[in-house]
Amino acid sequence: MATDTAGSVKAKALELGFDSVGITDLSPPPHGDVLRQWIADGMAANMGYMPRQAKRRLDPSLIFPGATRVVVATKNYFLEDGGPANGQAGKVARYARGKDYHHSIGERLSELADHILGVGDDSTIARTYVDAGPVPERELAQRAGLGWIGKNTMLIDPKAGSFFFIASVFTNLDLAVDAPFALDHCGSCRRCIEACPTQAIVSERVVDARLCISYLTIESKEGHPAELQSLMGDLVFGCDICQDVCPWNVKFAEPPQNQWLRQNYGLEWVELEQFATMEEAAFDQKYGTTPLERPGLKGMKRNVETAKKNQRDTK
Ligand code: B12
Ligand code: SF4
Ligand code: SF4
Repeated sequence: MATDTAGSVKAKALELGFDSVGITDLSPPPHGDVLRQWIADGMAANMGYMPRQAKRRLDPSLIFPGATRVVVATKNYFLEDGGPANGQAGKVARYARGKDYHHSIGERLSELADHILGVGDDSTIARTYVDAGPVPERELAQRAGLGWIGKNTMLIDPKAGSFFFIASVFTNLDLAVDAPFALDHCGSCRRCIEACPTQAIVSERVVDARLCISYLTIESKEGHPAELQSLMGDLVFGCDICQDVCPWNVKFAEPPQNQWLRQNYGLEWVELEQFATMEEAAFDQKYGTTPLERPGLKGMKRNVETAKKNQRDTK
């Protein structure tokens, strides 16, 4: 019975437009020590939620009390880069070039949760998470068989690369679990480590957020450290460099077949000069429903200043 039910849940996830799906239990992830050390070394920078959530990340059975299984699904967000910069624009990472993904993925995850509740009985529970909450998403995805964790710390699917989101539904439905993804296909490759402009991949599978352009442009509330500014180029929101160079993306990354994640996907380059005089109301109207909302107008003005300085310096 558990296997058939798991099959129906997986079929539903794929029907909803997720690209891959697997199931695992909620026992502690095997690399908890890596998280503990990362926090102890200060690599979480000012992301206070990481130490706050650590206990639940280290013991996922605490995340949604009563749950015994997690259905982990991925959603491809890859799209080809368009033309080059015109010298007056800043680049936005691929995952953020349209409407905020939390909503569109959340809607479909809720449908998956409803399906789980429908095949269960009155005692069945289900709760959804996508990039919010104390879920060790990559560890659970690896254990659910969806890929391996590369030296750039990304979960990599050998058939699709790493340009995808990870989403999950926690439940107490007795679903058959999948085998963990056993292999590590990085081999002797070190391209991501060598390509990172700020040397933020401080050792294999460890990213120091204090050095990572993604952290500096999205999560940080402070000014950019002087010694890193010139290394940040024209990146004004996030960074894809350690994924762009990965041979698994070079070979296998393809745009998704269905387009539901791609609402208003026009944000590859943002015009820099507009931010000089932009006020909150205008920012909200233009970017309020996009991921750029996270750093907000203040954070984007800071990012744009660094990009403008770098563009001036390269002229
Ligand atoms: C904090 C965070 C960040 C921070 C820190 C990144 C980091 N590497 O830790 C910052 C702001 C820098 C960041 C950047 C980005 N992020 Co982010 N981020 C997160 C978040 C919220 C937590 C990650 C975390 O736990 N970090 C702590 C460190 C210690 O954990 P970790 O790197 O994942 O390492 C674990 C495993 O690798 C494992 N491990 C270590 N060694 C080994 C060895 C083996 C063999 C195995 C199996 C496991 C293993 O142990 C660690 C502890 O559990 C997750 C969402 C979530 N809820 O989990 C998204 C998440 C990881 N981010 C995501 C994305 C898309 C990005 C960016 C690409 C965005 C961008 N374009 O700018 C970049 C990529 C940068 C990079 N190379 O990691 C996706 C990744 C999807 C994927 N395919 O892997 C996630 C899962 C969000 C989502 N739901 O889709 N992020
Ligand atoms: S996202 Fe950019 S800055 Fe961060 S580790 Fe990857 S290449 Fe380095
Ligand atoms: S670039 Fe090479 S080392 Fe880095 S994640 Fe990809 S395969 Fe692994």
